[in-house]
Amino acid sequence: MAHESPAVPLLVPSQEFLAALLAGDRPQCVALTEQALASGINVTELYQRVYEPALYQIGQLWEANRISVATEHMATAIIESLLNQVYPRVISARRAGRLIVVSTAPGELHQIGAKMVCDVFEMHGWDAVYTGAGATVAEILGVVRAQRPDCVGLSLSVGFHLNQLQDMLTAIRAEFPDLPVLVGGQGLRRIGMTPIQTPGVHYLADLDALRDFIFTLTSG
Ligand code: B12
Repeated sequence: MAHESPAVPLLVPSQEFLAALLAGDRPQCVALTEQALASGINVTELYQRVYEPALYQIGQLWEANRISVATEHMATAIIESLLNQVYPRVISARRAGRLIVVSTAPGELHQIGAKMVCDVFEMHGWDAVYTGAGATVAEILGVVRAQRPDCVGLSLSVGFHLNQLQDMLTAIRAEFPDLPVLVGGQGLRRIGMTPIQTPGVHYLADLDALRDFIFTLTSG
């Protein structure tokens, strides 16, 4: 579990949460989420220490043929519903007057991480526009053109979308030379930033690094 630190134990036993997910027991997942939030865990920690490890384990079980695609989809759908459930806690009364456009890399269908990135921005008073997964370079660029954001965030989960990510970055830089662009996601964690050839693109390893970066953007 990438983000679990011995000093900050998981407040929801991850095996209990994972078992509920695998059983398709949405009410139990809701109850465990509420229990975690009630015991003081914040939403970012919930995402990184409960939801992310559970989904990574689901991926491993699927890869090892121990669960079906249907079970994987069921678990994913439950997590997406939980994101909607916690959303009221994400909205901040303090508004920053800033806007982020977040997208997955073009062609990329893994969207939960990108949605979490939107939520972290919203927690810090930003407005967040999410383009949906699987959009093309032209479609994402169209949203950036229309929204005129203060920043763009892109998420990469699987390495074979790296070329499309690079195309996206090149297209943004050509039209918006100074627009800050953030990239992240498990795809980049695996590959690293070395293949990315675009100046002024910031790689952030996780939501903690993102929170720190938002402070610098907002105070700058
Ligand atoms: C659910 C799922 C799917 C769903 C996604 C549905 C959805 N609504 O998102 C569907 C069915 C579409 C899918 C499809 C595929 N998948 Co899939 N999938 C997963 C699974 C189980 C969970 C993904 C997830 O949500 N993870 C949890 C999120 C929270 O984690 P995260 O994305 O890393 O985000 C966190 C951080 O990285 C960070 N972050 C993310 N983005 C950004 C951006 C910025 C700017 C910042 C700061 C931070 C940040 O924030 C998040 C919170 O910490 C993973 C397993 C895994 N390891 O994740 C496999 C996995 C990613 N899939 C995999 C594969 C192979 C595929 C397919 C190729 C399968 C196929 N043969 O068709 C396709 C590819 C489709 C495509 N074109 O993209 C592999 C990838 C292997 C690899 N080495 O690249 C994995 C790892 C499964 C496995 N173990 O083999 N998948």
